[in-house]
Order: sequence, then C-alpha cells, then structure tokens
Amino acid sequence: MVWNGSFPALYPILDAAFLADVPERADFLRRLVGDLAEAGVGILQYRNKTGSEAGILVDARAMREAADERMLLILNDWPELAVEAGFDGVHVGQTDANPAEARRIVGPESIVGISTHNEAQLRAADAKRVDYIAIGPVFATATKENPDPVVGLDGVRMARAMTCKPLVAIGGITAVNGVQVLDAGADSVAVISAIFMRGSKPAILAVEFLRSLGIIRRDA
Ligand code: 3NM
Repeated sequence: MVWNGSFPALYPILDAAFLADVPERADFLRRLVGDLAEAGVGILQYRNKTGSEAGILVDARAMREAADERMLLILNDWPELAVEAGFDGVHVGQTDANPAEARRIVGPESIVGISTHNEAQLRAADAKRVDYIAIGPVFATATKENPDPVVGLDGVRMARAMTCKPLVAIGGITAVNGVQVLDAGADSVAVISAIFMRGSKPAILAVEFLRSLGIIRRDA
C-alpha cells in the first residue's frame, strides 16, 4: 500500500468486548460504523481476541457494508478473514501471524500494520514490508491484558527517530493527552476506551477527539 495523503490522525479500535451484550449485533455494527464514518473517522480496526472465525467474519462483513469506501477497515490478527471480508488490511502483534505471512495472504496492495513495544522490535519492524508501525503502550492502559512496559512520550520520540513509516501510538491515549502524542512525532493515535466506553456514543466521542486534535474546527 502506498499512502496517497496522510495517515488518519485518529485510529479507533473497536474491541469485540464492547459488543458483548448488544441486541441485533449486525445492525448495531452497521449503525456504529456508519456513524463513525459520518463523524470523520478514516480508519477503524476490528479486534476480536476470543470469537470464532465464523463469528468474526459475520461481524467484519457487516462493518464492510456500512463503511463503504469512506473508511479503511483493518482486522486484528486474521489475514485470511481480512481478505474474505473485503477489509483493507490486517494488524498483527508480536505474537500473532508474522508480517511476511500476513503480507503473502493479503497481497501487495493491502495494508499490513504491526505492534511494537521496544527499540529492538521497532528496528525489526522497520525492515519489514509493513505499511505502518504501532508503538505502545504510551501511557498506562487498563484495556489490554498483560501490557508491555509503558514507553511514554520519549518512546514515541525514539520511535519517530527510528522509522519513516507512518507511526501509530497506542495505549492510554485520550482527547486530553492525544495532542502531546502527535507533537512527540506520532502520525496517528490508536484508541479503544476513549471512543468505545460503555454507555457512550462512540461517534460523538470521535468528533470530540478529532476536535481536540485540531482535525475538525472547534466550531464545526
Ligand atoms: N495494544 P486504550 S495498548 C490494544 O501497547 C492495545 O500495543 C497496545 O487501549 C500496545 O486506548 C492497547 O483503552 C490497549 O488504552 C489500548
């Protein structure tokens, strides 16, 4: 994938845990994704660490229908399912499918992103055929099980100095601290809880987040 334009500055990650008890899940997903696209979200990841392959595919297809071409859709960890669902790419962690294998499956035109947590992983990722590199956790996060040590804003600066690829920062990022993370050199901030909080309206939170980053004007 060659980026024509810049990487979207806000990269929400929809974790399946957020969908646990919603009624009419496919309809809910279609509405949610449509609302996020309307809000100006340009890239969205679907992350489901516990579901069956069949279940993930059903969810992913519903998302694809609603996103049309306004939004890049990335699947966490399942390159084959990403292709089957017509997603734009796949994101792999350090212990998931390796990026070369993911690239072979999704093909040269799709997006492959990878998580890194330290300097050695960043160096290795930069040499691979990946389209963006994520670094984290930047701040403490309650969302990920067994998170790696916090890298802080200095970790983002270090990562920026080590790669020219689009840099996505993740972990504990909010509408309050997001600007600092971009100022430290990240192209994008990936967030779960700041957008997908129980009882919240993700599209409203996304608009507020985009405003806080200066992506949409405060009076818009
Ligand atoms: N990956 P929140 S931190 C999924 O360090 C994930 O690679 C991380 O959730 C990493 O925005 C993280 O709620 C959790 O902190 C991000």
